[in-house]
Amino acid sequence: MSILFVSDLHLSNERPDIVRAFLNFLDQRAIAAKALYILGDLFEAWIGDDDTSKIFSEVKQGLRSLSDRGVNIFIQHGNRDFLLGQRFMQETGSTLLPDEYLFDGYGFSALLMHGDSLCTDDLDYQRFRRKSRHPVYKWILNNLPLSYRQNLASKWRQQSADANSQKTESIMDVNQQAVARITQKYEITRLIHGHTHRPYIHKSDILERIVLGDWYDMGWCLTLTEDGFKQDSWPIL
Ligand SMILES: [Mn+2]
Repeated sequence: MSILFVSDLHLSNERPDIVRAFLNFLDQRAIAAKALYILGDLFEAWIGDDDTSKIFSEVKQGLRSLSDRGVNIFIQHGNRDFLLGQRFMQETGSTLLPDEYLFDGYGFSALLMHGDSLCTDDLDYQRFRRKSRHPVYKWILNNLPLSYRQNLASKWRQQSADANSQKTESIMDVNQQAVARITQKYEITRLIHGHTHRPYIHKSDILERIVLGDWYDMGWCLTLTEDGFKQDSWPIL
C-alpha cells in the first residue's frame, strides 16, 4: 500500500487534457493507494460549491468513486480554491484539512501545507490572502450570485497573471525565514508543500522540504511507502 500526495493540478475548462489525466490518475493509480492527499489548488478557480459546470461534476464523480472504493481523500485549500467547502467534501467523500496539518504515516511524519503562506516576500499577495481567508469575507462571497462570483474569479486570475509577470523569481519562491519559523513552531524535520511549481527535495541538516510539482505538461505525484518518499512525473498527453 502507499499514500499519495499531489497539488497544483489547476483543473479548469481550458485544459481538458489535465482533467483527463487526473481522472486517469484516480482510476489507475490512486485506486491502489490507502490515501490521497491533495495539498491545494486542485482547481484553477473555485468560486463556490454550487458551481455545477461539467468538468467540476466529472472531477467530483471521480473523487466520489475513489472514496467509495475505500481510498481516504484529504484536501487542503490552495490560494485558488480556498472556497472549497463542506458541501464539496460531502459530495466527494473527502475530508478538508486545516491549512497546516501534521501528517503521520508508515513511521514518517511531515507538516503538510499548500505553501502560499511561506511566500512572505510577495506582500501584495499576502494582503489579498489575509483578506480573502477572513470568515466574513468568505461568507459574503459565498452569498453573492454565482455569475457575479464567476466574473470575479476571472478578474482575479487576470490580475494575478498580470501581477506575477512583473514579479521576480525570488519573490514568488518561499521565504527561508518563513520556513524556519514554521519548522520551529511545529518542531518538524520534514515539510511537504506545493504552490511554487518548483518540484524538488531540499535537504538540510535540520529539515527535509519536499516541493510538489504542478500539473501542466507533466503530471506529478509524491508516493510514500514503508521505504520512504519518492516523487515521479509523467507526460500529460
Ligand atoms: Mn498555489
